[in-house]
Amino acid sequence: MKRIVTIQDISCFGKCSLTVALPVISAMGVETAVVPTAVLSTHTGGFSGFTFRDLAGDIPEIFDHWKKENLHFDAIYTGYLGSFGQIDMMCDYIMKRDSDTLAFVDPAMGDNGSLYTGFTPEFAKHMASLCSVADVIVPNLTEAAFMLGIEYKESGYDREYIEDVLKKLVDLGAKKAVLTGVGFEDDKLGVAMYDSEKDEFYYYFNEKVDAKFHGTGDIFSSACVGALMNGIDLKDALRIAADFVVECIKITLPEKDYHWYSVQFEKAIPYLLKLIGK
Ligand code: PXL
Repeated sequence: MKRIVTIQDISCFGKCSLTVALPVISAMGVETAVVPTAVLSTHTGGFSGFTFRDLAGDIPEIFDHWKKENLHFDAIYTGYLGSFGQIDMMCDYIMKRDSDTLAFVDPAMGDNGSLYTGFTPEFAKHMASLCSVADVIVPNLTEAAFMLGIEYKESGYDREYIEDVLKKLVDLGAKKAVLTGVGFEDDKLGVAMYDSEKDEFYYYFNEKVDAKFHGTGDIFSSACVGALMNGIDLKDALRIAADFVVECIKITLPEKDYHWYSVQFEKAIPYLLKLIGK
């Protein structure tokens, strides 16, 4: 049985980050340890007056203890990080990982051309330093633009543009870069990937569902990590994760007025397990 650690915040209400990663990856049959980086009363997308407690002070001690216990992880998966210091801690932890531990970094910081509440362009540049030590990174177009210091394009771009962005992302240092939220046609949305070791691009598209929900990036990354840990290669893992997100959105649409803050991923878990052959 594979074992991973995922390191991101706990948004007590709102279904994103750890409250998504833990159930999704566990359901896929992968042992999932967690390091909570912060506790928020809700996620920051659409709620006001949320609380934020930084837990960064505990993180070095948790890592030290685990080192003494000789704990091994097949993957380290980082998501939303709440401070510059937390990014530095993750860089350090990833650089000291075992040689067979996959470093998967989701630089969860923004969407639709804007950074989430509380983040600055300087923070995004700092997140690029974490991407530089990862094996796989999965920014969306917004996060990629802020990390690279390039203009964000909502639409109207072509393959050449996307492949240029992907190459700039691997130039940061990551072996494989994935871009989410890519669309060349109005009615299709998907992912693009560049594998620098094979010098190979990969694309996967779904019919575009006309709705946006918070937490879908975390659901995508979690399903992708879960699939990789089930021995599925990155291309198929991306396809599975994208199909899962689309299914989660479709399931939630009828209840979107009440359930606006995230998707009802729970209902789509049987579908996800079918996708990975379980
Ligand atoms: O889904 C990404 C995410 C994670 N954690 C927190 C967030 C968000 C997105 O808004 O606010 C706290």
